Amino acid sequence: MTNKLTLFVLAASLVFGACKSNTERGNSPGERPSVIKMEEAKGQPEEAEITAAPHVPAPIGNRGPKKLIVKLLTTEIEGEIADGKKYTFWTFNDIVPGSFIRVREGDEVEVRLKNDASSVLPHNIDLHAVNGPGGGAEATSAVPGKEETFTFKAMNPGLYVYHCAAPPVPMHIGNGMYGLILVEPAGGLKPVDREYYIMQGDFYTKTSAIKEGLLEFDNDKAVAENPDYVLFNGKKGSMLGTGMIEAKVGETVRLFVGNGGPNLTSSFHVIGEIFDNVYLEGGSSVTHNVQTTMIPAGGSAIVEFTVDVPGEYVLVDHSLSRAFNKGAIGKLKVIGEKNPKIFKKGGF
Ligand SMILES: [Cu+2]
Repeated sequence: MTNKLTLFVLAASLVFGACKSNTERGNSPGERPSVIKMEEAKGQPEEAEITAAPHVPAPIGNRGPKKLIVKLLTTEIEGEIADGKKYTFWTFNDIVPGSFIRVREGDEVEVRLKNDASSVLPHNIDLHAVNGPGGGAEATSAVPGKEETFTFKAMNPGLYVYHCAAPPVPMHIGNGMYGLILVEPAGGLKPVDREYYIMQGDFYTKTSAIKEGLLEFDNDKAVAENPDYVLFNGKKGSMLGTGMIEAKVGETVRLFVGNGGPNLTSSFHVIGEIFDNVYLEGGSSVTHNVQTTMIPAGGSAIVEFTVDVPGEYVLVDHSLSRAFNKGAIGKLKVIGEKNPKIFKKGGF
């Protein structure tokens, strides 16, 4: 009798729970915010489109869950950290930040992580979009020349950081091993005119003992959290001059902003603009009319704003010594007609 009663209560609670979760999208504390995640991905696996910053793949739109393959190559390469300054970066796909990955909630994602044969160390990937041990880190730990694979179901919509989690982790991240993965909600994000990918990182450098003219990771500076460079998209000035991102007057701009760290929290701000919408910490809560949004190390934000008048808008970490002395500065160039009702020099 007791067993029957227990079963009945259990069955009733399951049915009730299922009905409830099918009609609500998680407004109650303690409830998981989505039911879409249990939809089955259909069809043959396809290779996901991935892009280098500041570009992002095409929007997901209104489609069902798919099976996607994401291919990443970890490398240890020399690159320019600033004009004329070489640094040994560790990367996903030879770029810092790593490729932008864009999927839909409910998608099943096979991550193929190959560690280039020229690497000295093992690398792996921990995606914050994953529900599972280490975000995939143990499953993908790859020695030089090997490929490791794991598969996950993207259950929670949001903008997530991924990074290498091989020891010493601060060094792997400090050398540039991070990127963003966007999990779009079912139905997709609202279309906008422009989307860009920006990722901040702090870099700690010293002169290489091995090669003249080369900079490498300085562990003491990292432990002291005293970087030489704080950068958008892996190079000082990467978003200035010909690297400026662009929009036209009247367009809505969406920035996918991440912070790889390894240490600093970003106070992300666009001088001369107000964020109409901020997806706080890259999650599902949207707030409005924000001047500066905090982006923790290993975190993100999606910001949206409409540009009303032409000009060059300066993107900064508003901890301003980082912007003006260490490189955390970029520009959005807006072209189009002036609108004196919104902004003009001089009085009435
Ligand atoms: Cu690594």
